Amino acid sequence: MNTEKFKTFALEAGADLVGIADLDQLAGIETEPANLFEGFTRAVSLAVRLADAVLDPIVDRPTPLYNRHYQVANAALDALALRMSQRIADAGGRALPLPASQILDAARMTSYLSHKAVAIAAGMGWQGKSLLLVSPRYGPRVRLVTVLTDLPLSPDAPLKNHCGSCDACTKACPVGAIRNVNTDRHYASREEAIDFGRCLARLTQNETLPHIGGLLCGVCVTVCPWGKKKKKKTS
Ligand code: B12
Repeated sequence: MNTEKFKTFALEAGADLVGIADLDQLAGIETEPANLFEGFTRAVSLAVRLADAVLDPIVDRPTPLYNRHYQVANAALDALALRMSQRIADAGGRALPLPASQILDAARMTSYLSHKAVAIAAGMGWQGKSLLLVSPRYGPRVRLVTVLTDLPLSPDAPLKNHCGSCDACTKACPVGAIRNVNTDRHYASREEAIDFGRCLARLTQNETLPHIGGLLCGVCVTVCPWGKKKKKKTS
């Protein structure tokens, strides 16, 4: 199937970003189960962007509106992954849509695979100091989903990291969990970039806030200068 046509279909189906990763680029990555990639050669990375007006009011904790927006974005991503899987099947391919946000191992805080790792390999953005996928157009203000396939789609090339000396997320993190370390491609482990225990403790605390009830924060997403609209000057 023609890769450009496939991408156009994804954009028309509701994706804001789409990229193709060659699974060879992800050799050695942790998956659940370990043989998740068996029979597949490509991963389609899809993103939907979040609304600026929902994110911008976040200062040091998630808002009830962000909580609802997060749930709606996850549902939209799961529906998008289903739609893309149907399109792949129509083209004679095999497709495995993975959930946008399902924690499989609550002790290790892991899922089937890392959507960020797939998105990095698919040239959708780079891994920022916050550990998040930062896209040139929307910054980290995107949520991600992945569909594995055996269709011979043309893979995209990874992007360069553009965090440079920026420390906006490091300074803004309410618990000082971000270590301000850069990476060329991806961190070897979460600990290299953030104090994971501190981050998780804060999210667990946020879970008890009124109308939240999930492991949310949103501060490092909101403060990143990438994707942040400049305020209009009032004269
Ligand atoms: C469990 C989980 C959490 C846990 C653990 C987070 C973590 N950093 O792993 C907790 C509850 C703490 C959490 C917090 C948050 N999360 Co969360 N979370 C997930 C979930 C469901 C699974 C992640 C997982 O399995 N991690 C396992 C580790 C090992 O993988 P990883 O850090 O992603 O990637 C590592 C390796 O893969 C490696 N790597 C990368 N590329 C390659 C390539 C090769 C070849 C190799 C060998 C390795 C490698 O580099 C990374 C090292 O750190 C994902 C959805 C998903 N399935 O991806 C969302 C997800 C990562 N979360 C997301 C978000 C937005 C958040 C929060 C902002 C919460 C919020 N919404 O307000 C915070 C941000 C915290 C932070 N700065 O990291 C988004 C990120 C979107 C983006 N733009 O990047 C995701 C992708 C959900 C989604 N569908 O969009 N989350």
